[in-house]
Amino acid sequence: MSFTLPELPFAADALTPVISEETLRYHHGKHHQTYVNNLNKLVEDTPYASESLESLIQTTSGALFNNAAQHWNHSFYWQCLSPQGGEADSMLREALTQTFGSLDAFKTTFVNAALSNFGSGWSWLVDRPGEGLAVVNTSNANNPLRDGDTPLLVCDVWEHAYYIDYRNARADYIEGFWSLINWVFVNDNFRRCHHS
Ligand code: MN3
Repeated sequence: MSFTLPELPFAADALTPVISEETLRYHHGKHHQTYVNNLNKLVEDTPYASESLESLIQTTSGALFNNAAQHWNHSFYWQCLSPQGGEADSMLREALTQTFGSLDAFKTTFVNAALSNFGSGWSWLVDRPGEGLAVVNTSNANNPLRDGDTPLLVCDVWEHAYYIDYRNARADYIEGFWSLINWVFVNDNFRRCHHS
């Protein structure tokens, strides 16, 4: 088995002007592709070759973990983006309001987390079994699946996600990201956690 780069779920120019085609060509076609290529080289002719990506994320470390997790994280990130946007459905809205106080307060929490995520990393909305929703930051390739959390939404805050379009202005990228959130995907992820 070998891992493959998923197609973007939208045209490469569909997110302009928030995320440019040039950013997507590099981010998806070069950065993400490189993680996939490295992952395939690392698992080739090893027992890891028959394992799922999720299993590699749960059980490996070092370069193998980094490339497996970056493949997973990016595949998930593309699905979190859509030119159609949308909104949280009633079930998710209720849960967000219960946890954060209001939808605006959730946005503030998420944006502040993404802004303060030091260095390269990812900012997530997760469902934590038995506890509810939480916003968590991970560094480098790290993924909440390792902690038993289920990712619902992610923002890539590595500089390669925004430096072409925003240079050092991460705050502007995050605000733009917010306008592109694929809420249909987030709603589905939340529903799947609660089997409804
Ligand atoms: Mn990235």
